[in-house]
Amino acid sequence: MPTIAARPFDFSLDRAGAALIVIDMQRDFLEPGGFGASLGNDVSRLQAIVPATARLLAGFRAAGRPVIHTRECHAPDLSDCPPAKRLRGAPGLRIGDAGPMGRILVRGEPGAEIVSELIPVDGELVVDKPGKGAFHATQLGAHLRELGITQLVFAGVTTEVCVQTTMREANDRGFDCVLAEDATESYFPEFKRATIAMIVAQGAIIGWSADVDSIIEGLAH
Ligand code: TIU
Repeated sequence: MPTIAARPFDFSLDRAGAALIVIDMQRDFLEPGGFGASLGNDVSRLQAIVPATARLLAGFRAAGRPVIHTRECHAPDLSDCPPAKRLRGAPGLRIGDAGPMGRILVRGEPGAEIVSELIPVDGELVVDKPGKGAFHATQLGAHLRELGITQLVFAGVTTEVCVQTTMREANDRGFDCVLAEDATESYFPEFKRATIAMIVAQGAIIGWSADVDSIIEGLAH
């Protein structure tokens, strides 16, 4: 099993059991006029990780390992969006409202689509999720079991919200989890730093953190 440089210590990558999960790289989070911007965030920070995420995707595809994409979005009738989520705070636009990329965070709208550079290819699973965690109210766990996945590499946005939530869900379900450090980003740089620190603390209490290059190198050996 190849060992890759990781924090807090090296990680044994099991290529036969590893999959990549790319969280919520959607126009609604990365482009102006979407959900992220409606919450008052500067979305340009998130666009910077697209090239590293594309390299990681290419590495998994070249290695013939499964790739799963997630999208945070809701049914058009918002039946899967709890009022507590829709009515929280005072955003510029609420979930379901009409914005420049269609209805905010609604399935099938342009804003809910994955950015063009990271479009899923045939055979890759796309999981639409109503929550921050990708296991909540989805078939993700069943799909991973069917595929025999034991290790998950995480990329996507935002580090401390949907990525960390899903990583914690996966850790509790028995997966070894690795955060691809340069293929994840937050609207708040200090939150990204803190998330990595809390994941790897206490002897990898939630999992590991590693560079995209180290992960790709491990996949290739
Ligand atoms: N607001 C924020 O940082 N994130 C989200 O609402 N969803 C995801 O992280 N995908």
